[in-house]
Amino acid sequence: MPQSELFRGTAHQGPDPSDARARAEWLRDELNRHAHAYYVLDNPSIPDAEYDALFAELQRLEAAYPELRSPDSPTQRVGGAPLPEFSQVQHDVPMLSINNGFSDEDIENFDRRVREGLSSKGQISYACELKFDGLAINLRYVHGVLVQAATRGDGTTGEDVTANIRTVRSIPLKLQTNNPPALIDVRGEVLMFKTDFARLNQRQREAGQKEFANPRNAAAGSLRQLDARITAQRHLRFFAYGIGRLESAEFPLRHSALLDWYRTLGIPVCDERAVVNGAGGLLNFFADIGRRRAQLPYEIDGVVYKVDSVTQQQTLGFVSRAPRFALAHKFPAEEATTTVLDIGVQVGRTGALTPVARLSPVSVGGVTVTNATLHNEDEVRRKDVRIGDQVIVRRAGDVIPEVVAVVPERRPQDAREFVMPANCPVCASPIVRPEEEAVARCSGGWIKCPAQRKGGLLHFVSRRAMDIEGLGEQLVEQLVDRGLVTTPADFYKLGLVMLAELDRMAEKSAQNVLNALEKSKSTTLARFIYALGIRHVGESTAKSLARHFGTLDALLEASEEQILAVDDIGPVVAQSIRGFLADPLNRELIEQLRAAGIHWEENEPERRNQTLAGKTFVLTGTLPTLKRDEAASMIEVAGGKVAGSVSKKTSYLVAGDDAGSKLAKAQELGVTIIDETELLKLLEP
Ligand code: 5U1
Repeated sequence: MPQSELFRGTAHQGPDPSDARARAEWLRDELNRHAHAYYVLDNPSIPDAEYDALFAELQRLEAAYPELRSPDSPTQRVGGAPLPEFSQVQHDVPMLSINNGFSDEDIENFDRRVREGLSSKGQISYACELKFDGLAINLRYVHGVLVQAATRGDGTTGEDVTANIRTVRSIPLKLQTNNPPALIDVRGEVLMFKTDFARLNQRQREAGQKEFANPRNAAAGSLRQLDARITAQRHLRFFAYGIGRLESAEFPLRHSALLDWYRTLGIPVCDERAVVNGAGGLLNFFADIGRRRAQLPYEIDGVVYKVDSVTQQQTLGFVSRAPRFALAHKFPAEEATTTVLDIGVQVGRTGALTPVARLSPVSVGGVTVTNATLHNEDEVRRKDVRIGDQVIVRRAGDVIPEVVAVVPERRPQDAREFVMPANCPVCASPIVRPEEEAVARCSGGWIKCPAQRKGGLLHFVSRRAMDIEGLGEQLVEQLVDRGLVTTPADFYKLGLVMLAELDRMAEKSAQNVLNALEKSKSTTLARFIYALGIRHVGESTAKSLARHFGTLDALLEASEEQILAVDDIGPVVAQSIRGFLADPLNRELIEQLRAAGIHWEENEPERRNQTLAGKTFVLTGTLPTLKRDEAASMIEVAGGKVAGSVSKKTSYLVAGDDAGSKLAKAQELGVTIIDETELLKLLEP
C-alpha cells in the first residue's frame, strides 16, 4: 500500500497467536477488510505500517502451517511462479455480447422494440451504466471465496486467469457477508485507470520496453501474463456489471438491485450509473456522460442500457448471442487506422520542430484527420513510425490528433525512416538540438523565421492572451506574408482600408477586427506577460509574475535572483524570463505596445509574509480544523519548510489527535511541540 496516514488508528489484537488457525482466520479477515477500505472505498482504515505488519505475520503463520493457507488469503495476491499456459474454462452460462447503437434513432428504435416486446404502453425503466474499455471477466465465488476467474474468450470457453485476478487489489478474495451464496458468477470488466496507464508506459519507456497503445491493451496484456507477479505490478481495477450462475440465493428482481447487492458484498461497482425512464432518459444519460467523459479517470467507449426489471429481461430473451434487453450506445470511435503518406516538420512559435505524420484522410470520432503529431524526434524513433506504415491514430476531445502506434505486421517493404532536416523548412536557418533536450529548434528566431513569427503573433492574439477576436490563422498568415505585420505592435497600426483589401475581408469584418484590437488594449498584466510568448512562461507563471511584481516596471527591473523568488519559478524559467527581458528588441516591442495604448491596472507588489523562513516543521496526527496538506502549504507560503520525519533540525512538531511515534521522537529530542492554535498564531503576519 502507498504511504497514507489519513485514518484514525484502531487497535489490532485479535485471537492469541498460540491458536494458529484462529489467528490466521482473523488476520485474513482484518487484511481483507482494510484492503477493501483502501482500494474500493478510498478510505484507509489502518496505517500502512500496521497493514504490512499484519500481512507479514500472516505470511509467517502460513509458512509455518501450510495447511492454513487458503485461496482467499491476501498473501495469495502476490502471484506465484509463471504458468506454462492458461487452461481453458467452460462458462456454465455463456458470456454474451451486446448489440451496439450509435445514433439517437438507434436508441429510439431499441426502446420501441423493447416496448413492443413487452406489449407495454408505458415508459420502460432502464438501468444505465458505462461501457468500460477493458476486458470482460467472470469471477466465481464458492461459499463466498474467489475460486476461479476466467476471461470471456469466445463467450463459451475462456482462459483461466485466477492467479492474475488474485493480484487485483479491488477484487475481494472473500465476499463481505456471513451468508454468501453457495456459488455466484460475478461478471464485469477489468480495466486500467488513465493515471496507472501513463505510469506503466513511463516505466516501460524507462526500461526500454514497448509502450502500450491504450489502457485497454495494457489491461489485456497485463491480465494475460503467464507470470502473475507482473500482473501484480500493473494496478488493474474491476467493475462488476452482470451475473452468470447463482446457487442458493434469490436473483435480485432488478438489475440496479443486483449492483446494489454487489456493493454490500464488497464487489466494486462503478458509481456512474442511473435508473431512467424511456428513450429520453437514455439520451440524457448519454449526453451527460459524454460531457464528462474526458474527466473520468478511466476510458469508456460508450454507455450501456439494460431493462431494469429482470422479469421483463426474461420476457425479452435473446437474439443470437446478444440479449434483446440491453444496448451499448457507443461514442464515435476515437481511434482509426490509416497510412502515413509522409512525415513533415512543423515549426512552432519558439522554433521547436514537431514531426507531423501526413495521413491518408481518415474519419476519427466524426472528424476527418489528415495530420497527426509525432511530438518529437525521439518519439518517432521510440514508436518506430516510418513513411508508408499503417498506424493507429487517436483524436480524443479537443486534443491534437496523435499517432499512437504502428501496426508492425502491415509494414510495407519500402517503408522509409524519418530524417530530421538539417535546416528549417521555412527559413532555411540551421536546426539545433542541445544534447539534453528532446526538441530540435530552428535557430532563425522571430525575425528570420516567418513560421516562428506567425506562431508568436497567433499566440499574442489568442483567447487566453490578448483575446483579439477575428484575427485568425488565415488573416495573420496574409498579414505576415504581405509584410504588413512583423511584430505584435504592428497589429495596432493596421487601418480599415488596408484590412478590407485582404482576401475574404470586407469593410464590416475589417471594422470588427479594429474594434477587437481597440478592446484588447484594456487588459491585465498577467495576460500581457503571457502574450509576450516568453519561453517556459505559461498562463500560471504569468499570473505568478504579475501577482509578485505588481507592475511591469518592477518586473523589467528584476534580477534573475528576484525572479527566482517568485512562487513555482525555477532557475531555467528565471533565466529564460531574464534573457527575454534583457533583449533590446523585446524591450522595444514592450514600449511600442505600451505606446499603442495597451494598459492594465497596476498593483502593489505582493508583500509576502515570510515569518517562518528558516523554520522546519513536522506535522503528525489529525488537526482539529486543518487538513494536513492545507497546514503544510500555509507553512510553505510563509517561508517555512515541512519535513516528513523528526530530527534535531526540526524547529516545531505540530501534533494533532492520535499523534504516534513522531510525537515520542520529538519529546526525546526536545523539539518544541505545538498544536494547531499555536501554529495559526505563528502564521500571523
Ligand atoms: N456496463 C456494462 N458493460 N457491459 C458489456 N454492462 C455490460 N453488459 C454486457 C457487456 C458485453 O453484456 C451483457 C448485456 C450480456
